[in-house]
Amino acid sequence: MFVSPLFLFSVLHLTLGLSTASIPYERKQEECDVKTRHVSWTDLTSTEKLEYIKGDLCLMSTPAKAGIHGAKTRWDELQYAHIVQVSYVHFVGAFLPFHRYFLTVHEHLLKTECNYTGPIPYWDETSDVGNIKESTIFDVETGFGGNGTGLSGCIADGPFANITLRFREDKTTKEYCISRHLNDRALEGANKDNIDACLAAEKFTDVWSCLEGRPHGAGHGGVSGTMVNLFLSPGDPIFYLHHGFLDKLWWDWQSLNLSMRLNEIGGNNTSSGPGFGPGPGSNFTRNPFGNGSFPLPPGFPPTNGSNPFPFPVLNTTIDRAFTDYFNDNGNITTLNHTLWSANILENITIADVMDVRGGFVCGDYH
Ligand SMILES: [Cu+2]
Repeated sequence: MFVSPLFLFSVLHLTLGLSTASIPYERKQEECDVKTRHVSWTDLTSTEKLEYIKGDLCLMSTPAKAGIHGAKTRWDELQYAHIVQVSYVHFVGAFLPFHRYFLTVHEHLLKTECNYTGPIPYWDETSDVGNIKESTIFDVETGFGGNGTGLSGCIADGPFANITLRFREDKTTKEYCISRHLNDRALEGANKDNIDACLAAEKFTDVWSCLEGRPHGAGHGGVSGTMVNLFLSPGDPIFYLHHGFLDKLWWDWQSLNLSMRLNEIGGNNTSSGPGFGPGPGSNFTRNPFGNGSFPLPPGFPPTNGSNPFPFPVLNTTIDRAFTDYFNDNGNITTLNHTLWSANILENITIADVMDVRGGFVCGDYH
């Protein structure tokens, strides 16, 4: 069927909110001047921890600016950007690059709108395996607050106890709380053997599917509640530290052989094309687009009442407005692949995030 370019443009315009006035990101390949330090949460001083939390609280009260219908705050907009493209940034080659971009967008907002100047923390989940409820990351005073309580699973203490989230999976709005259901069973997926198995992968497609399997499921399932919802998870500020950990692991893997891995990318833009196969340690063997049933890896347990909404399945229809927009000239993910944040920040390409030491990310990973 012939589809007119004008029609596609209109679809893109509506679906992605593309603006003809948006300025393309100017690629900077050289090393950047002031790198952001990425460190484990446990390496921050109490003052640094409080500053970081203050930054997220600021984003939760800063008015929305990207023109997203229903968003009241910058935090809502970040969550929306994840919801709207959930099927195109999970179980695809762009999973790790997209989340590296998304973390950087969050970091950028912290700095430019909330005057945050400190390091960017990640959650070293391996250290908390078997002991999630004792983790300092859930400290009520110097952390993200504790477990959820009651049937709703709403967190009742700590700095984020009274935060209101708004977006639902279908992009409609209804106010709800940040919920959690801390459990060790799911966090077990982040154990050292599983991490080592991922780092031992030879190819990008293997490290990606390995990391997106058990280690990715571990943080989402271990915290559970809002975090275990594939769509809504960025509502809980822990999301950024969990994905920060995965991102650091990807960079650790790249660093083991930079000459080969600095620009190594692959996988599919949708999970239904050729070449998609689970790597070592991977838990997803079924096609999320093929039969409509989302393959839940271990670490994504049933939400046992802690989730305010039923856990949805991913889209089973592929939206051409997304796939054409990726700019890969096919279903295989390439360095040209467009990364998009619902116009919170400029679009960039996967090439722009491959090297964390320069360009868009400009980080120093410890
Ligand atoms: Cu995600």
